[in-house]
Amino acid sequence: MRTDTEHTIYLKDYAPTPYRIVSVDLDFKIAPDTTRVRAQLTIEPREGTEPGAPLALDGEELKLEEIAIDGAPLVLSAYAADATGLTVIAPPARRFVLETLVSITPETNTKLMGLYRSSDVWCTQCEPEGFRRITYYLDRPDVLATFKVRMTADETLAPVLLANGNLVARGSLDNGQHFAVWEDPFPKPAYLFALVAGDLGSITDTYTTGSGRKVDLAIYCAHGKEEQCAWAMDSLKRSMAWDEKRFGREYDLDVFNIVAVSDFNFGAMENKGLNIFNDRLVFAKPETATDADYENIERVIAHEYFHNWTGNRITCRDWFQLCLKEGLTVYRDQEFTSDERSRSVKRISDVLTLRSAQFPEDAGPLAHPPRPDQYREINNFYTPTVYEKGAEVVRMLATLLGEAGFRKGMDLYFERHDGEATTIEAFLKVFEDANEVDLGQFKTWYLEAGTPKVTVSDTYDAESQTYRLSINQETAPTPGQPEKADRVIPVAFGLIGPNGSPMGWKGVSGGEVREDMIVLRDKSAEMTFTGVASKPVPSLLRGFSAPVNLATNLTQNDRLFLAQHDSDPFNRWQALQDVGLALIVDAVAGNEADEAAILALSAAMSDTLANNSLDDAFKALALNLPDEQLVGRTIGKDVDPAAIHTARKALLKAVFGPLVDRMYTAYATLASEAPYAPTTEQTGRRALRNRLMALMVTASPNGPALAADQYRHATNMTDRFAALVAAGVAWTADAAALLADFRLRFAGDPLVFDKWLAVNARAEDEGVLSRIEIILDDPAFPKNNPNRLRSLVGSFAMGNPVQFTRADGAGFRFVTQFVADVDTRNPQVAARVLTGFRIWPMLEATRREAAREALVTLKENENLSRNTSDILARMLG
Ligand code: 0A1
Ligand code: ZN
Repeated sequence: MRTDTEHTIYLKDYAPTPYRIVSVDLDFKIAPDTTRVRAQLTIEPREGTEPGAPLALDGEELKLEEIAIDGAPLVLSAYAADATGLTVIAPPARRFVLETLVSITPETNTKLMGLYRSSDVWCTQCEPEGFRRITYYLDRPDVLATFKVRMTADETLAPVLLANGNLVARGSLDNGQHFAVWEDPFPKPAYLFALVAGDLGSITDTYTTGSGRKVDLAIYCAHGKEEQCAWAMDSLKRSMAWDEKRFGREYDLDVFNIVAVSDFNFGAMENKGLNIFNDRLVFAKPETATDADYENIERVIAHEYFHNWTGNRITCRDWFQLCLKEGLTVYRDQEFTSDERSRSVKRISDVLTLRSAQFPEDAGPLAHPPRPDQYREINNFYTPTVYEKGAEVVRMLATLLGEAGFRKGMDLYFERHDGEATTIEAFLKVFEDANEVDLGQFKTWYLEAGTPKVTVSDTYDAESQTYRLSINQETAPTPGQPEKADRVIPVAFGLIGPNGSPMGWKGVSGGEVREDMIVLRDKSAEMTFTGVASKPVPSLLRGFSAPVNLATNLTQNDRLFLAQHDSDPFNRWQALQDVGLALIVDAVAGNEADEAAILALSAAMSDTLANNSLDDAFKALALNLPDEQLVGRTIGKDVDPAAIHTARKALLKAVFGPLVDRMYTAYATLASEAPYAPTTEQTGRRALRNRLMALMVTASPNGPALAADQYRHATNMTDRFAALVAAGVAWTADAAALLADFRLRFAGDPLVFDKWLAVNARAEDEGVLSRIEIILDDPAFPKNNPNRLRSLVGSFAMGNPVQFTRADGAGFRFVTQFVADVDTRNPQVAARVLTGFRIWPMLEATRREAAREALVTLKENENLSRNTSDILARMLG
């Protein structure tokens, strides 16, 4: 393996380019096999640039056919082109036009970066460094230019020709060709460039902004899928309205286009005025999409739309600042979903995602700060830390400053930085200036990796009616960061009295305590509350007010008390989870079962189910035990995933077994004849009903038959798929038959095929690996489509902890062999699947050694991409 250390890029080395690109004129001649791109770049030296300093442009897999400056062809000695770019040796010391003509071959572009073909459609992906695969350019986010794009293509092959901005001309040409010209008036970095050419269907609509401007909306897709775009369109219009209302941001062009494509490395991309989407995040109809799919589509449509202000109008100075746009935009899409649906349910779901995706990253060999200061391959930094933890950091700002203070800061951000490529420092500064606060210490959240552990213990003195809370923070070292600074940690809290009502206090000393929040700034604080009439139970970290691991001296009874009385829905949910977590951890350690706590948890679950004041979606989340990976991380070392699996399953039986009759009654009552709609009410109802069904598969001998029955009679994909997952993951007696039916019933729908693949990959039985191998070895399996590959092998590596970490190492070897193979075609997919290994250092010795061997064998491969070798090098430390 090449180690490529010389390619490491450091934040401290940032310097602006010596040249600026003012405007870009592109002319694409699109045709099967070869596409020609003529680029005219209007360039000028920046102030201070040495006259004649070389101009180094990025370029990859381009064939240079012509090059000229101000119309005069360059002699060979005036430039140098190699595999990474083009250098003009002594350009003019004034504004000039560099013209290049290159040819590219989208047909063979399996990396799906730059211009490529997906089901015959030509489309682009330029973030972060794809534009250099289209033409020679200063391919970095701080080079902002206006773009004019002319495209010519065969009128039958590509009747639709789209690019960023507004359409300014179109027409027919000879030989069945036609052209279109698009102009984007907003200066933008090249990563936001996009172009689409193909034979596509569409749906259209309009939106009128608050100030009365009419915007034409369109969603383009494969012919025949138009009807499945309606939900995405509806979500788009709601997103546009929400951004006006909540952040005062209006859309700024006359058109907004979305295109759904089948081959895409990520979820979607926010190209200015022309978002390109993985089609799984656009298409929805009740028979083939689940409630979760509907919600995901709504969320991602919103996310990409919100980027228009947080990402496009204000972009990143360099890729180290990626979370400036991503963390902030995730925060915005989370708020959108909270406002549209249920805030507490959304918060719990987001924390579940954070804990299952980001916490393991932060606790393992790939840990990095939300704003890293070095990278070898930027594609490997589109991570849960940049996205989800980035959002948590913004959320803490909002928590600390209050809604009004946060909004003041955001208003100033838009006012001050519109049209700029900027930094985390500039972002923090607007909140400091708007609120007259110092965020110096807060910045640590951006600079340091690792999840702080916050430990709290309390004592009560009845005689003096004083209550003491002692609290401290500790962050374990992470790769490259042995020492950790103290962070500002907002701990939202309340005290609950013996009768279950909130309790007040007279005075408090020893720490920064606001009405409902402790702000911890030091390593530790000892707070004394006076005038506390009786011993309270503290409810801590309400709403998960900071992304930390919390350890307390609460007893199981305290937790059960909170589960019943806490006015904070998040902590009610958390309390039940904590009771279950302690019981599983105990069982894995081989301790005698705490029968009283098991009974009490069972009773609390029963009460939760019966409680009419809780909504169904909340109950669906509450009637569960923490997932196996969370248990593993809590144990922390020498983890045996099989033992955790067994212990968790036994506890599920012990807690929910006695409730089967009640669960069945509720299950029957929750059935509904109403026609399917993805409303919050219906979604919650189905979520609870399907949760009960899944619990019964584990806890009742009749569960498997119930799942099979639900599968067969379902009238929508949510119910059918929930039954298939329950049966398939547990690998019940009918699982194989149900899977076979599912495959036939939806033959020809690739997105449903992905669901089938994912269930196959997550089956808990020993036979799963050989079944996966058979699927993958089928010559008809689409080996280049990211969705298919991720659904099968990604689901195995990330979603089947027991079989992936098999003690004989077969799971590990299968994944590394897959990575080596896919890496030759699509390095991004390969590198991402490989991150499934991030838990390996935590495993018990036999599994750990097997994982290490598989990784070391992969490392012997000489030809790994930079993407994969970067992950591998960090993984092995
Ligand atoms: N900015 C997009 C994420 C994205 C990143 C890379 C891609 O291709 C390799 C595609 C999309 C977002 O946050 O949605
Ligand atoms: Zn984004």
